[in-house]
Amino acid sequence: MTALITGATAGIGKATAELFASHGFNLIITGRREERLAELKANLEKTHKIEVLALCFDVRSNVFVEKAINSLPENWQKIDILINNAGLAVGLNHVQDGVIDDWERMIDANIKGLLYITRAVSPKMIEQGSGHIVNICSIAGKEVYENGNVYCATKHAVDALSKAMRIDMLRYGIRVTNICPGAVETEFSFVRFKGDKEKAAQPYKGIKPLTAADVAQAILFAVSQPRHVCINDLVIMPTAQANSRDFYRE
Ligand code: NDP
Ligand code: 8X3
Repeated sequence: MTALITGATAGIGKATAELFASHGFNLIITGRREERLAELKANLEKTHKIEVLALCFDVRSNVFVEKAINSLPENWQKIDILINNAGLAVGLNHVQDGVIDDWERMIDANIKGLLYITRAVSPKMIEQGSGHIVNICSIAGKEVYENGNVYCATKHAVDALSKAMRIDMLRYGIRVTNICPGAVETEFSFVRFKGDKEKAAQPYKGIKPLTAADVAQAILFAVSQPRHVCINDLVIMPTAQANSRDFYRE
């Protein structure tokens, strides 16, 4: 079995690569940071009896996405599982103070990037007669919160695309799973607060957040079901978080 994971250089994508490798999956790992991809490939191949293909590209460029997927070597053509994980939040402002470049980065990666990859990979799944697409959405795809406007909108789009893709893929037996985590401690907050470590730590103060490995376990659960079972939608939260606004902080 081969899984393609976008955004495998950090956080949820990296933890998923590590967990899937330990379960014997061959992996196509992608991201923009080439050194991290090379290091992860070396570590996974050394530790597990699997093969790893590292592809370095920005999901915001359809030209690079098509080039990467269309030039897959013969033995990597069959992709059983696509994990659309690459994404980010950047900036946290009221809409009237929004930074246009932040908006473009989120819309281009979280919505357009996910679509570009899916457009390139899904015809291969249809041709091979099987496949499973896992979209990493968020609690922000179910609810909105103050200052979250555009990030929440991108994740609501992912939620809608998961539902729409499930209908489009129905006749081909291709499963589509939407995974919606609450607060996960990764590089996410560091990116959202543009490198400000102190601000980045705030969301996790006084709570035990999810780890990237917790989310990876949920993804593995979804893809491990028998073929007639599809986990459509999975919301996974820290116990200390009830929804996108209410936390119990000690
Ligand atoms: P991280 O910042 O730790 O990881 C993000 C990953 O996405 C990195 O591997 C990064 O790779 C990749 N990425 C970002 N932009 C691009 C791009 N333009 N092209 C290619 N790869 C890109 O964050 P998380 O692991 O937390 O986030 C993963 C997903 O989970 C995201 O979609 C996020 O929205 C979602 N999520 C996160 C939650 C959280 O609380 N952390 C909760 C709910 C959902 P590189 O920089 O090397 O390109
Ligand atoms: C990340 C979780 O609540 O910061 O998607 O939007 S949240």
